[in-house]
This record gives sequence, C-alpha cells and structure tokens, in this order.
Amino acid sequence: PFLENVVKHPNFISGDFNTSFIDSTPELFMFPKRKDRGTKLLNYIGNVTVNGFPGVEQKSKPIFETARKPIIDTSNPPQAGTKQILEQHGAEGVVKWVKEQQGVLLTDTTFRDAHQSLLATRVRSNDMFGISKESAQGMHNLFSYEMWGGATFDVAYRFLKENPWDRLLKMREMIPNVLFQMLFRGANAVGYTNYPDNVIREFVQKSAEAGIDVFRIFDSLNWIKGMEVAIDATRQSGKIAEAAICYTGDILDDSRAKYTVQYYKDMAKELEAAGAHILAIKDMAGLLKPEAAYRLISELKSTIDLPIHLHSHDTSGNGIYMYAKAIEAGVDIVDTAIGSMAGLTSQPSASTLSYAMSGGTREVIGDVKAFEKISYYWEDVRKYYQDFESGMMSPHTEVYEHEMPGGQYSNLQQQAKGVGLGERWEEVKEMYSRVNLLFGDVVKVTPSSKVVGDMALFMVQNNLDEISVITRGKTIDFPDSVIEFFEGYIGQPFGGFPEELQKVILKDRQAITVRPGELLEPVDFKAVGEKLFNQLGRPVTIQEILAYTLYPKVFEEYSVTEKNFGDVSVLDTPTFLYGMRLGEEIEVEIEVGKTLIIKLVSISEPTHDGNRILYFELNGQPREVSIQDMN
Ligand code: 3PY
Ligand code: ZN
Repeated sequence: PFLENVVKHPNFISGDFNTSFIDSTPELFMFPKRKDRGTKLLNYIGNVTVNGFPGVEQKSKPIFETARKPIIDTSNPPQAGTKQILEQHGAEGVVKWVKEQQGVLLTDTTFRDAHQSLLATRVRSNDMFGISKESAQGMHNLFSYEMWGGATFDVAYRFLKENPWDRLLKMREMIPNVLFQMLFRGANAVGYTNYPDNVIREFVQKSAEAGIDVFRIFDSLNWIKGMEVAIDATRQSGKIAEAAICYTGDILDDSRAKYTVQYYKDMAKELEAAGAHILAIKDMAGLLKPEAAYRLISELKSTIDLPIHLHSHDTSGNGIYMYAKAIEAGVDIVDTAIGSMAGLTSQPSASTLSYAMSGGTREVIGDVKAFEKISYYWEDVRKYYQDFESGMMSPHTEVYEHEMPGGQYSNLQQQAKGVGLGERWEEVKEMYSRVNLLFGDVVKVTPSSKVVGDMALFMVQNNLDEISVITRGKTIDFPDSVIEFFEGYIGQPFGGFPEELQKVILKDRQAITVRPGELLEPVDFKAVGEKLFNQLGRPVTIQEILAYTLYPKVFEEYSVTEKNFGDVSVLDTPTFLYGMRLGEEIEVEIEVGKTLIIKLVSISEPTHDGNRILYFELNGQPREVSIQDMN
C-alpha cells in the first residue's frame, strides 16, 4: 500500500519526487524490515557453492594465501598530489604544472585497463579497497589513477553484481590526493551505442560529482563530432578534458596509407580547437611501434600546445622501448600498470619503465620501491581470477596483424567460448583482421571493435567469407551491432562505409550521416525514475537512473540479484567466485565494525525436488538455506 500512497501523492504526480520529496514525506518511506543481510549472503554463498559462478570452473574452492599487503604506514593522510593542484588551480593549473615537469609522469591503470585487458574486467571493488590506502601513500606522485569507465561500469553490474558508483565513492575517500581518471567513449558514454546528448551531459556531471577528475574522451571511429558534447560537458563540470586520438594502422608503412601522420596531426589540431586540456594518444591495441612513436610525438609536439598523454598495451612486448622513444620525443605522461598486473595485453610495467629511464635526462616520476611492494599484493589477488586469464603466456607480435585492442582480447575470447567457438579462437582472430579490411580498415576500439568482433564470430560460426557475405548477404540476418554500425548509429568512419556491403547489410533500412545524438530524443530522467520506483518499490538515485538508461536489462538483473542476495561486494573474492568448503569459516565485514562469522557445516544430498539444504553457522547460530541444484 505504501507504493500506492507514493504514486498518488501530489508531489509524486508532479514529478517532484527526488530526495527532498522523501525528506518531506518520510511516512511514505517506512519500509517493512529488510530481510536480514546475513540470510541473503548465506543464500548467495549457498548458490555459488552448489551451482558455481559463470566463467569459473566448478571445483572445490582452491586454497589461496591471503594477499600480501605492503608495509606502508597509512595512519597519516597521504602527501598532497595532483588532486590538490586541480582543487587549487583548476584544470588550467594542472596543465601548466604538467608542462613544467622535467621527468615523465605516470597514470596507473591497475584499477581499470590492466584488469580489463588481462582478466576480462573481473577485478572486484573489494580487492581494490584492500590496497587503496597504501596506493595513495606509496604512489602519491602519479599524474592519475585510471580507475573507472571503459568496460568496468558495465561489468560491475552485469557480472560482479556490485555498484560501480560505490567503488568510485569509496576509493575517492581512500585516495584523496591523486587525480581519478575515467575512460569515456564519447557519445557512447560507458556503453556500446550512442546515447542522447542529455544522457552524456548528466553522466559526465554525476561522475564529476562522485570524484572523477580527468575524462579521457574518445570516439570509436575518431569522429570528432562524437566527442564534442562530452568535451563540453567536462569543461562545464570544471574537470579535465583529455581528448583522445585512437591510433590504428602504422604510420611507417606506406602500404597502409589511410592513417598517416598528417591524419593524426589534423585530428590533434581539431581536438585542441574543440577545447581539450590534454591530448591523449590511445594506442588501444599496442600497434604504435618505437620509431613511429618518436615520429608521431615529435610531430604532434610541434603542432599543438597541449600536454600529450600516451596510452598503450604491451601485447607485442615492445611497450617499454616504445615508451622510451616517446619520452625521448617529449611525451608528458604515459600509462603503466603495477608490475604483476602489467605486460602482454595490459599496459607496460611502471617499475620496469622506471628502471629503463633511470640515469637518463627524463626519469619516471614515482617511487619504484612502492611500485614493487604494491605488486606483491596484486600478484596474490590476480590468482583469484585465474579462470579469466586469456591464456596468453608470451608477447604476441601477431597483434600487428589482427590489431585487436588489449581490452578486447580476453573479453572476445570469453564471448567466443560462450558461443562454442573456444576451440576455433585462432580462426576468430584471423577473421577479425579480415573483417577489418572488409569494413574498409576502420578504427577498432569499443564499440567499433565489438562490431568487428561480433562479425568475426558470426562469420566463423556460419562459415562465411568475404565473398559469401556479399553474394548471400541479402538472405542473412546480420548481428544487431553490425546493422547499427552500418546505419551510422555508432558514427561515421573516416573515408565512409563500403557502399556495396552497406547495402547488403542494411537491406531496406536507411543509413544516417548526421550525429546520432541530434536525432535521439532526450531521456526523461523523471519518467525513468518513476518507472524504476514502481518496479523496485523503493526510491532510486540519479546514479541508478543513469545506469538503467545505459543498460536497462543489465540494471534490472542486477536489481533482482541485489534484492535476493543483498550487497555481495562485501564478500572476499574466493568466496564470491567459489562459495565455501565444508567446514570452512569466513569473516565478512558488512559494515564498519559489524562482522559476520559464517561457517559451512554440511550440505545435504538433493531432495526429491532437486534442492540441497546447506547448514551454516552464522555468528554461532545454526541457519539453513535451500538451494536448487542446477547441475
Ligand atoms: C574501452 O572502451 O573499454 C577500452 O578499453 C577501449 O580501449
Ligand atoms: Zn587501453
């Protein structure tokens, strides 16, 4: 009945139901006592113990050592850093300060791209919180932490069943001294399709309020129109707009004449004019070769007046040498990861680069000993996620052929396994590069890379090649993402779409050539809020409204999980992924100062209806839960 009272309330009807509405009408929000958190967690643990976790081999929970924490004193606040420069001198002040540095600055990607690229984005907030305070102390002189955005937002809700906004807010508290950076896909925000302009603006504003300082904004086709709204919104929020050029092809290879030095220089000038504070070179696949890096950075330095921030992946094994050449050419900031989360499809290692540059004219700004100490922690944590490793054991120079982004490699591999193509992974990779050429040699980064990946999987699965796609295409239902791409809803590729293929894929649909944001109706956040309110039976925040707007289905599923199991982010990762062993006892801190002690005592054989009863002790009291055995 309280729901009825709420929806009939005049303020609710007039749409004024934000928190002030809740504050002024508390009687409407007297909820029945929540099912207790302990029981919900037991249900979660019971379920994973019996049925396993998607993507994790079902077996008895391995014994993991407790992750080694570095001995770093966290009793005093950490030293002031770039965050304080932004607070005191604004975005321009940060730009000026960056330009004054003689050494090279680092962005640490361990909390975002490193695990997106090595572990299918599965690293949980709990493991990040476990090292945040030590990182703030030991790595106080970084330029930034890249710790949000890209695929982390989606994966947090979809697979980890946790709230990415909480991650941001809590880490902000623990790391108050260094800039927080997020990866923002221009008009695609942190999703896979274009969103209306008001969604982009609201997302940027709310992320800024929650603690993001640097927005690395890119467009998956290097289409500047797709970046302008986000750049403007970032400037409006008082934060740092880092506009990115996605690097593809090879500027030193005359046979790949599409993406030349001049192409990149023109784009850099346009981004400077569009209001960028910093220019990023986003080498998402690690294609930039050392001599090319020297040439590109040198030319860009003499073309624009912005600091240059280089992002790359170490898939080929050339990362450190490439960074060294870029540093020699004057790059201001480079992206690295903590050693045990670095290398291969991830970023080059911070400590390795520090030693590589030591004694030269431009040393790395950072404490190499702190990087090393923090690396032990990640070395142990990484083991929890062993089932999400890509299996890549050594440098792959073939990346120069397939051009697959580091952040996509392990994710596409999971996708391939999901559709039964795990055994044909080599073929999928080869097809990926053929699809790129079929599409006219496009920039490949989320979401355009996902389109290429989806098409590659589709072609391998259906035994199609370039010719049969064209000749039989009229009768083929192509994947939705591919159709959307050829309709122009991801933007316009440099050089246009291959016309014949476009016709085959679109059939009688019409393609657009304007910015999709100009055509999309603004989202009515109040209406979405009402809908969610009715659906969930509780007040919702603007962050939840945004999450739902980006991925309605994912958010709905997350909400159901949250309702049934509560906040599962409090569980340690081995328990979250494997459940519990018989006789095992764990401690779960559900809030500061409130710890549950959980012991799994026994598990029954399945009952006639296929349920198993799990007998626990919760803080010494017997509890049982009944779980449907899906095996
Ligand atoms: C992302 O968009 O998630 C990426 O990491 C692109 O490289
Ligand atoms: Zn990357």
